Amino acid sequence: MRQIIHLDMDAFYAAIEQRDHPEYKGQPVIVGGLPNSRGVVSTCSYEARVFGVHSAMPLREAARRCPHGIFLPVRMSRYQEVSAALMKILRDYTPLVEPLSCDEAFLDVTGSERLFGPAEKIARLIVERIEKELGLSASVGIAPNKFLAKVASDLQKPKGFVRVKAGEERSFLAPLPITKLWGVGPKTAARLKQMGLQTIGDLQKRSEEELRRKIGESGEQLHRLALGIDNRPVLPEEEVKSVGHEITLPADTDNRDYLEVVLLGLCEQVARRLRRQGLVGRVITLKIRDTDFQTITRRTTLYQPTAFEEVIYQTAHRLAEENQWGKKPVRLIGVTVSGLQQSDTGQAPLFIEQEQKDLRRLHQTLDRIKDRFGEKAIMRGRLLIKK
Ligand code: TTP
Ligand code: MG
Repeated sequence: MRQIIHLDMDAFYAAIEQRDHPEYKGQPVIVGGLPNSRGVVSTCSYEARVFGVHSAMPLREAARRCPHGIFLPVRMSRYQEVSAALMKILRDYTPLVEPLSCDEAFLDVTGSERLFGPAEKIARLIVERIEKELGLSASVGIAPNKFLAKVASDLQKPKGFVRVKAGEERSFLAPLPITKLWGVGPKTAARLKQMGLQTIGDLQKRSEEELRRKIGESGEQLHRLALGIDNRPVLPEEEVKSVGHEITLPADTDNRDYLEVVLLGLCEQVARRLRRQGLVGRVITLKIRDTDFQTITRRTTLYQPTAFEEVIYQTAHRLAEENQWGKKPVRLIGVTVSGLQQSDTGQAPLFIEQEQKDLRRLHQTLDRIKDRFGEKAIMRGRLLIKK
């Protein structure tokens, strides 16, 4: 039986600010920028969440909900330092550490139990060290697989400590809403609701055959997840840490159409480099520098790693829109994909729908043609029209 720990830091950026500035302890800290600036909340302390503030909310809205909040700029390099220290602690207990983002990781501690004791004890040791050495708190889930561990770590945040024992998978999941299932977005959720399904328990009672019939190929995966079955291995991070590309525009511009074309082009290049190296990535980061040299970086973590420009573009574009890009003329745009892993490890991605299979075939063909005839041989209709 495998023993997987999922660890996620509590209110990561905000907690670091509170630690670095003890006078902010117990206060509603909102990280992202000044209350009246454009842009969105990166995260906020639990004291601020009481007022309905959350990640990705426009700062102005956060200021309306929490006027007495302490608004702070993002100090990315500081958070990255702490993140590196965190991952170093985790690697003391197993080499099998798979970071999902700067503040969360999976650990496979199956082989570590002889050295350090049972998984639960290892988790306690880690949480204690994080508190002592980093002055921060974390939530953990311990379970026989990744999916259950991730759900578990989120259940009792902050300072959560939830263990799912073998044999308890189904009863643990049954009362939870179907949106907790990995990969169930708003669309699938709506379809499942139409079928009268609210909780994972409701889903457990339906047959795999029925789910497959009603929601397609991913029905099978959903059925497995609902029963708490997930065989994906914990994959330590690849040597290549990220694949990214940025471009300084020939002239600063606020032309949205033009910016979208540039962004799409960047995503295509990044996606192609990923595919060439046999990698897929889960964390998409967008960087925008405006004409006044103000730079924002925003990132988001996908449920499922990708090497498809459609997914990368969609995500980067959403981040850009959330940050009202183009309000001031843009000088530079960058896109980076990190949280990389090998795409051919035999690990079946959670939701391979026919669509994705077709896409993959299309990309392989396009890449082959580009390799033979050069970059310009095939261009997206969009790029072609705008040029
Ligand atoms: P999360 O783990 O999602 O959030 P959190 O650690 O702040 O709070 P929680 O206790 O709920 O885990 O993300 C980790 C960090 O990533 C977060 O501190 C800030 C950053 N982040 C963004 O910059 N933008 C976002 O939209 C999100 C969700 C996170
Ligand atoms: Mg967190």
